[in-house]
Amino acid sequence: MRSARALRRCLTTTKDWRAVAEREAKKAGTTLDALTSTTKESLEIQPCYFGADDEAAPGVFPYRRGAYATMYAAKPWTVRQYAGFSSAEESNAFYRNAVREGQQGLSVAFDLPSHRGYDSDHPRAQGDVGLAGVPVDTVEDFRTLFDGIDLGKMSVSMTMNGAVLPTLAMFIVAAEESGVSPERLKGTIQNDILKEFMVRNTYIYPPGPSLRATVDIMGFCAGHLPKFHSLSVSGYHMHEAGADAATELAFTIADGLEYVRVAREASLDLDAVCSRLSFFFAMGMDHHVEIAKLRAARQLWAEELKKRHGDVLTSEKAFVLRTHVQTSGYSLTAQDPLNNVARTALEALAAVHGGAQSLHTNSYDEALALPSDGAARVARDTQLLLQKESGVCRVADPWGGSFFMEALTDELLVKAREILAAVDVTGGMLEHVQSGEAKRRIEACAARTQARVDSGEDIVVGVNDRTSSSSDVDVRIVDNSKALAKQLARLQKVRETRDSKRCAEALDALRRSAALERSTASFADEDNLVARAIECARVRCTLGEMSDALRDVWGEHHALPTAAVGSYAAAAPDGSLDALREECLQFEEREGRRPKVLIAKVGMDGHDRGANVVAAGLVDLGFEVVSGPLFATPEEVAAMALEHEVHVVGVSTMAAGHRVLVPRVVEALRGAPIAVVVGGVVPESDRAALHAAGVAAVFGPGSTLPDVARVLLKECESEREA
Ligand code: SCD
Repeated sequence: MRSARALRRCLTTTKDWRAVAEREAKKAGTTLDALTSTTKESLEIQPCYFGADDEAAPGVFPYRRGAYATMYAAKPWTVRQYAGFSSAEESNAFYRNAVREGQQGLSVAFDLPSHRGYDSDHPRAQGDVGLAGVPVDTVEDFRTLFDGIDLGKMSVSMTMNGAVLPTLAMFIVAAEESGVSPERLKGTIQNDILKEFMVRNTYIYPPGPSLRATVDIMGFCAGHLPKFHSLSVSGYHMHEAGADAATELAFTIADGLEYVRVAREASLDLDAVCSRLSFFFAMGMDHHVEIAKLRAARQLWAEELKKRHGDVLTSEKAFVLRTHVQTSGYSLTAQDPLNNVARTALEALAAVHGGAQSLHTNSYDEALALPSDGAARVARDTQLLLQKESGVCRVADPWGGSFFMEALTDELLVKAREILAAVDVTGGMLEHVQSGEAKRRIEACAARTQARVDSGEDIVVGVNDRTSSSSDVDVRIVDNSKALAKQLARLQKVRETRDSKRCAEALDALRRSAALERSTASFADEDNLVARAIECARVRCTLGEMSDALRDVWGEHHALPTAAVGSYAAAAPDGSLDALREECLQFEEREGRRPKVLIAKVGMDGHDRGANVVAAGLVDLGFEVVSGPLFATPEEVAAMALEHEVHVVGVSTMAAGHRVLVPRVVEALRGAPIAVVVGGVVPESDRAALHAAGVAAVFGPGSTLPDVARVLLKECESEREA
């Protein structure tokens, strides 16, 4: 152990750090000296510690040890819980209460129809309005959503990528109408479309025009919203879709580099753009790897940016990777859900030790439904007790100098650089995404993980280490019928009272600008798409109308389903799949064809990790699998099942749309020899209704692929006999 004196001496030799730390402390309204704290034992704790000959320091390039020199000693991370459901009124009440109880920033979850650019009264939106987030059709919804919240003071993050132009525009107009001008707005819009094509699936338009909208937003924000982050480059969803840490890290940095490349191509002010780029990572259960991931991410970003754009970037802030973190939803279990409190706390601690700027902690009941009030409070308080009780805020990068942590960070960097180099060889991330290569890599990771859990190689407590467990907690059921009626009435009223001629003109202008070949990214360009969308929002065009105007010009993107065939079998222990494969073969010998399953998604829910893993795994076992497209209506799913003459339809669901949509699939197949099963997040309380509607089986989180396959084989058998 080094003596306290030696540590202090080393600390004063890091001049760069000291200068930055003093500046930061002043900005935070304090002094560097005041950031030294004392424990009950009278031990002095300084805001940062250094090795004898180690000049690596937080707040100093390449930022491996932290984005800020003094980190949480001067200002703790922002407690920012992602929330939104049912209606703008209910979500507003939820936010106001959360802020009263200690939340420090807002993070809006929009419902799936809004993400995909549909108004709440669109036929395709039925079954999904207000379930996985708040519906927003017009500026009036935004005004209600932020009623009583000072947008000049509170930073607001909005997770929106598909219908990003109308959303940002309506937010800006609602703020303006409440007296807050754009230059005062603080917050973040996710606006990360590349990862939508890879994993999250809430895209609307093809990649080319989608990226054009991204760049126009970066340009507009750089000019008009200097405090607003125009993009949150997100690895979170890759992690949740199954990516390992190196893949999440490398692909996220590669996405960020792609955005900077297109911003430079559009002649935007790169210093302004990069200083307000932000990032978003997941924290899973592999504690040390996750801490190392954030440390490596900062270094990789700073170094790659310097290498590629160091000739034009002059602002120090431009090189700093600042990140939001969310604990992993995938790691939560439906079995023994209270165990998730411990999981989330451990993941939150990793985020803090890794140096996150903003954090969302998941609620323990999220593997079952949207968070209940009680579970949401525990989640938020987990962060507050970390900030206020644990002492973790006292020192920056407490893992710095650990032989283990530094080695792990270096090794992750090496792996991520290898992946980044492979992306560069294919011509950059846009190419890698468009070719499907990025998605395939992530899906193969997911299938391997599932095989390890199914075989017990990876232990998940309460899931594969014991035979009994409980899922006995009260969950939130969003009954949206009343809220939906109000939402539709408000939308109708806006349509009736606005000047429809001015709306048509504004939408025409948006169409014309979208059709231009030249770059319109500059904030000063009247054809900038944000400027055009703001004009639409002012005269009360709806989110759906603006999205449709862009659809008219850009068309829609339709992804082809993929399945990482072979990955599950390759990771399963030798011989473990033989019995099931034999059963499939026997079925084929008897029937003259293999057991045939349609794996389908209905409604607006784009979470396809589960569907893809099951599809790939079933093929490995000997099933014939048809993968349905995303965003199908129940009737389209039924028609596809009949056309392909499958034995079973497996509907995968995550966002609570199953209550309305699955019974419609069963209804549309009535009389046909086809069974319907459901997999995904289905609360216990919904199961009886699904069975009563005619669903043959429900597979919750934690079901193993062999268990699913056995039931499917039985269903194939009985449908054949029917
Ligand atoms: C910070 N500051 C300090 C300091 N630390 N000043 C002095 N000393 C220190 N030690 C200053 C900063 O410089 C900044 O001022 C201000 O304090 C705020 O700090 P920040 O670090 O910028 O924090 P914050 O404002 O919270 O911003 C954090 C991000 C931002 C940059 C990461 O982009 C953000 O909040 N992102 C959240 C994204 C999000 O919520 N996503 C949800 C996704 P200046 O401003 O003057 O510089 C949910 C999702 O997708 C779920 C999954 C799904 O739906 O599929």
